[in-house]
Amino acid sequence: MSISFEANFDGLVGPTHHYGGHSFGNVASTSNANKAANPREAAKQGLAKMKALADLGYKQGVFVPQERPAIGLLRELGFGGDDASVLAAVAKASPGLLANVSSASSMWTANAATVSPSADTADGRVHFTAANLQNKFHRAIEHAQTTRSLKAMFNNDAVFAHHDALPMQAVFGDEGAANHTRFCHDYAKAGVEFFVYGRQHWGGAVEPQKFPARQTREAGEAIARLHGLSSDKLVFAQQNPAVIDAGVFHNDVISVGNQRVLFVHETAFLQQAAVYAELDAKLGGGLQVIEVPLVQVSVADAVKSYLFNSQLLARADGRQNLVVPDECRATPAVWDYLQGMLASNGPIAELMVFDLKQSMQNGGGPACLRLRVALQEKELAAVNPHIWMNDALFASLNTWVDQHYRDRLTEADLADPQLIIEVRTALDELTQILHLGSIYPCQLA
Ligand code: SUG
Repeated sequence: MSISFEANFDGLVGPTHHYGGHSFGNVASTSNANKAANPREAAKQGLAKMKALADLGYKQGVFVPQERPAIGLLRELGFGGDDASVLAAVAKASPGLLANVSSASSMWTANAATVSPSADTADGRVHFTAANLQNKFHRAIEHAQTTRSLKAMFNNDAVFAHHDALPMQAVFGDEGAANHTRFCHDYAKAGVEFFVYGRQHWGGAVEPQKFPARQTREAGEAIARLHGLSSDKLVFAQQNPAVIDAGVFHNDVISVGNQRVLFVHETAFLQQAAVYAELDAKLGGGLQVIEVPLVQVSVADAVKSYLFNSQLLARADGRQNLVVPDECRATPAVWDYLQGMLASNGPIAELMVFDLKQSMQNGGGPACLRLRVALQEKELAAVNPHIWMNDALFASLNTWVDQHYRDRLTEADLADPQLIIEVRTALDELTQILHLGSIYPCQLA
């Protein structure tokens, strides 16, 4: 019998991590705009989570950051001269543009791609579609590099299939795995792929009024076709527009699922009971829903604490660990709920709490920072072996961060021509540490 694993690939925070207020509809991003950031601490907080999971025996990989500021894009927009002149000109003409092309947002790899494991796809390969992230300019510029990075990590056409991002239009707005969940009895067997959307572009009935719905139904349907998924194992559900308007900009801010478990807030979806019934039926029964009642945890507290931006990690005893950010402990209603949940002896056995404050202040919790890929043994063997977290890689990446990252970055610093030199030096070394080859624009001929 084939053994299968769920691996997590966490985004390593890039050296230009800052608080730009770039994401309208993401309450943390807009409310922390212009705060001074600490890229070194951000990267180390992420590495500590990766190491802790690897130490517990989970398959944990590292997903590289992108090169920022995106000088090539600034050149496409008409800024010329050498790199220092480009930076000086854009800083003068449009500091907002400079901040956007400097975002380290590729750290949130839940938004890198949608992934379908080989047990679900028609051709028996693991399929990846890079997310177009077209709703936000600073994120819409990620997908080409995301595809290059994914191809360097999963570099074997016999077992992996890579699709480019969907067309960059609102009708195909796609935010990747943040709105996609897979349920299964066993990672090695066909599972149910669950696509949650905020808006149906053609023929939809309701949508949020205040904040954007970043994911469309049409995008999920296109990905299901590209990946060769079977309709009897597919479920589509619309996110409740009211929660998007309350700051739930992705489904992974209001629900999380793994194997047979769905941990979800009472107000997450339209026609929630029908969604549960369809998931259970297509799974062949056995879905375990842990529904958090509104009277116990408000939507505002769910958004503030990121209770549902948690990671459910399978354990050997068939139960799950729940990885939550520190903010859950700091939110009394959420912490009370979690204590009660643990005492009930349900599907979640244990909590793991992490300090991810640097990322959290931009609306990125534990689940945002990871891309999940369920892999069979032969696929696991085909992953670039140098990206797996272990003692040696943890030590070398911490040293690398100490050498190359600043401990303070504000928007004003983004115009410093020294910063892009630091970034390129750092990334060049990183591709060597991780044996990724030339994947960045500055390294391409
Ligand atoms: O797309 N924040 C990200 C957070 C992504 C969270 N991902 C998931 N929920 N899966 C976003 O809104 C803020 C950047 C800034 O404002 O500097 C930002 O892009």
